[in-house]
Amino acid sequence: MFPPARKEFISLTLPEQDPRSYNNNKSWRKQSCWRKWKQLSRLQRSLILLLVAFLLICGIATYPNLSEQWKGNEYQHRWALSPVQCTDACHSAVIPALTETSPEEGGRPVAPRKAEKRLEVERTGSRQLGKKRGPPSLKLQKKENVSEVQAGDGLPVHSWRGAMIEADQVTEAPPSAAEIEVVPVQVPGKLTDRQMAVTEAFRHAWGGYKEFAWGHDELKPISKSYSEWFGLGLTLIDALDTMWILGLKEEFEEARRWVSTELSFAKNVDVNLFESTIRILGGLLGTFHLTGDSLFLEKAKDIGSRLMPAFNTPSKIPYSDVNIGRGTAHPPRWTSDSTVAEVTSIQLEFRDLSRLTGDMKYQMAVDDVMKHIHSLGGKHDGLVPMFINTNNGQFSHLGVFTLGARADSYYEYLLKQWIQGGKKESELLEDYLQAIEGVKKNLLRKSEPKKLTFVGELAHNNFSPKMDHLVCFLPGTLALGAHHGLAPDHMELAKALMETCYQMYAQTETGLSPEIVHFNLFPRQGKDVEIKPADKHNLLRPETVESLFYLHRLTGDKKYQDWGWHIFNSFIKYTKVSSGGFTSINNVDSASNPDPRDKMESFFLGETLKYFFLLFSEDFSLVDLDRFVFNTEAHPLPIWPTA
Ligand code: DMJ
Repeated sequence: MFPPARKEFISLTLPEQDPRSYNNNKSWRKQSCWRKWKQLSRLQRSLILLLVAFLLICGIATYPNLSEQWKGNEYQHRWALSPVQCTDACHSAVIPALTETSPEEGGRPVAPRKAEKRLEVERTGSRQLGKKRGPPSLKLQKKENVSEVQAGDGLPVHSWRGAMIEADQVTEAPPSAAEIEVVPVQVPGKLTDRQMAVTEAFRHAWGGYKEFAWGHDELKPISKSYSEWFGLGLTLIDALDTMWILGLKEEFEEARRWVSTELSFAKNVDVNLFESTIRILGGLLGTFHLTGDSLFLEKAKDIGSRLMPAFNTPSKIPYSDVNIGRGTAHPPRWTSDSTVAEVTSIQLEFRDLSRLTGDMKYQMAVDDVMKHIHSLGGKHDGLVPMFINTNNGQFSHLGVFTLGARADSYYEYLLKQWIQGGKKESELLEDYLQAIEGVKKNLLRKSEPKKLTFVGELAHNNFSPKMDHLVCFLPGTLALGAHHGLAPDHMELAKALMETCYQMYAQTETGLSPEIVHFNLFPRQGKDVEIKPADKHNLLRPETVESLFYLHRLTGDKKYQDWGWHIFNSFIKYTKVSSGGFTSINNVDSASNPDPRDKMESFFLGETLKYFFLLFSEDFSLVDLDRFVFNTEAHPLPIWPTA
């Protein structure tokens, strides 16, 4: 018997269609993928899933870097719209061609042709620098923008409560090299008598500093010694551009030599970011812009880069203190807060440094602070609290609002950055205008019996009639805004507040203002201005003189010069120290014993005397307000060209 024959057969699966023909049917594709997936072993499937998960994680991790790059492009874009024209800026109103100095030649004057050639090299250099930056598409955009400007089409127009601002209407592009308007250094014979008196006062202050405090931070004129704050020759640096503007060539050259041979920032020393930015970085930049002398730019770059570690905080809101030798930064010992005015009043200087160096890191760091604060909660009608936390980036100590100490220059720099940038950055303007409305709504009152308009403070919804002398920057800032196209009522408010600030001087025995006043709100009860015993000191501060300068320059009204002259004479009478220098005093309400404090602040030379000199000048193009903005320490920085 044979076993039954084994049935041998081949199974053949016939496709429904010719397999060589491509089938892109969606459901077929789905089925086919799914089938393939099912055909894989468990291990293969796990490996693929792991790979997909890994790729997803990588994608998420690289997103912030990409967005940083996009952000960078945004900055480059802005940059491309306003290219560096250092030499135009350097040359604008106040560069005396004949006295330009060369660092390689020990600061000796360079012959005009040689100087021109050097500046031409710088000019070409900066243009090439501008060319290197940004992809071609950005440059194309720049061109388009220019033609828009020429066509007068599509210009950004900002409107806010009555203020209509056309970005390119007010600020013109700076003149080309051929058109540069050269204003020579001031000639003593052409000065007004009052300017001569200021020059004399400056010489007296400088003489004391030179004799007893040379190369140190501040003069102590009574004890004929000095005090150190940062150990960086603060008074000397703060005074450089004042000497240039006053035409004190010899003094300037001597100070320049010190900067060239003695000034070093490679020091293990903690400095306050704000103070060293406005006085040192601002002082060096201002002097560079007036003189075109690259020594000052090199020094500015050095201190600027040494201050950058301050921005390495969790929130990017900078710490208050930096060790410029070690490259470390920290908040004050007792808190992780920074002061709002301090972190928002370093922008003009760092933005200028970026324009001059072509390195956007400075501008990016300070612009980030402004953007952050623009969108931060905790403001009151545009008014900001006084502190901000460097860890979480939130305002702290909420509910207290002042235009005095710790908040003052936030408001000043909103307007001035907007002007510096060619009136294009609408968020800055928006914040400024909103804040001024906030001041009007919450802080403005009139005193009794003279009805002086003043700016008080708000603490948890309670109004206090307290006004710091520091607030007297406001009339000048308001007038500057009105000059640059903001609502005319800003000028009216400026005039009213100017009168008040002058009365803060006129109503004391010495004719000098105290640090703080309280205004009387009750009719038939005492004087308008009350001074508490702890507030009777005067530190030789500049704010009122600064505002008088703006009010005179922008209205032409000579009464502001006369008010300034009274104040100047009070300084001479009660603060001049016969052996050299001027001193802060303890009691403005005692003409018989003003009680000297033995300190001459660096801003007396950097600001107060400079603003006196400019106030008494009949030459309105001397540091032209359409070409320059003064930083909060009175150092002039150029307004960027718009096209
Ligand atoms: C200066 O350093 C600056 O003007 C600053 O804005 C305020 N304090 C002093 C002058 O008072």
